[in-house]
Amino acid sequence: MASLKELASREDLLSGGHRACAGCAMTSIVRQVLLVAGKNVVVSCATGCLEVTTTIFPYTAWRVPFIHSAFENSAATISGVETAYRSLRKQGKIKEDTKFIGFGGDGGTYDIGLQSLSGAMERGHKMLYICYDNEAYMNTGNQRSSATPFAADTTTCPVGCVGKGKPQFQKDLAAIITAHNIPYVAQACGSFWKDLTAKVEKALSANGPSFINVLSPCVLGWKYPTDETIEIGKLAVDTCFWPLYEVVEGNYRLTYVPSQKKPLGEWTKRQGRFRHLHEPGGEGLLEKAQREVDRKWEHLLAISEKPAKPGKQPKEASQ
Ligand SMILES: Cc1ncc(C[n+]2csc(CCOP(=O)(O)OP(=O)(O)O)c2C)c(N)n1
Repeated sequence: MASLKELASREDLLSGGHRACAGCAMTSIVRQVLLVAGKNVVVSCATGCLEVTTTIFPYTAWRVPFIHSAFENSAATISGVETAYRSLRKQGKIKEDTKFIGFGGDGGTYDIGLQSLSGAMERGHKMLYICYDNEAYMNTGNQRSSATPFAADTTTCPVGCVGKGKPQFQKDLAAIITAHNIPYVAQACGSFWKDLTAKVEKALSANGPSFINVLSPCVLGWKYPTDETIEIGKLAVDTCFWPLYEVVEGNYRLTYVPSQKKPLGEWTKRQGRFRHLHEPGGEGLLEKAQREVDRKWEHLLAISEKPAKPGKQPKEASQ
């Protein structure tokens, strides 16, 4: 696995000067991914914050080939490119090894693009799909998605006298993709760069499709100060709201276990979208959310291989 020194010496393939919000996790995630992938990569990207902020015509922040696809078909687009590449390679028209990465937000992945993603995974293309999960449709103004957590305040499930935020728990997308029996599935967070870059490296070398769901804190939608992005991501992991794990050929492996599991409230109290959970009358909602986090975490612990030491990242990632 590449060391920090090595990664830092590589060319940054997403340039500055894009229009993402100050403090947005998404662009730092993409930079980490591209540092691992290198220049020989083709990227597709669904409509959403990533595409809108990095490709304002006539400019682009991408220093690699980039295809904007519709909201619903980033995975289909990149799987088609991968197929064309295989054909051209077979004909001897292309010699170099090229990698293929599809990006989508949670709206474009959990919801509208799910069928095209499922098809691409099932057909077995050698491609990596990355969902940058900011837990709502952020580009169009914070509407709820099936990735939005229980009780979060959004514009389509607002907190008021009628409702108290989103009534449902979020969809377990990694489990859905795991059910496709592909070589590599992982859940990661941009705040844990060693873990994320190690996972991207493994995913890109998998012999078939791979998928990584990366938590991407959003300053505007989650409502926290711009300089707290990394910390908010870490708290999501340390409260076990967002466990870091990978599924290799169907076997679950936790890549990080917090040395001390923090209460969910430590994460929610830092975000405006959960303010009502910490006001009088919000205790019940917080308890319900905590119970669900505990249930999922216990299940994951029961089915997963664990790292040697709690609080430590995988050996290969910490070199
Ligand atoms: C089929 C379709 N429905 C709706 C839209 C409008 N639209 C464009 S981006 C977007 C939200 C994208 O949300 P997400 O995929 O979560 O990405 P984010 O903006 O959060 O990065 C919507 C609703 C569209 N372009 N196409």
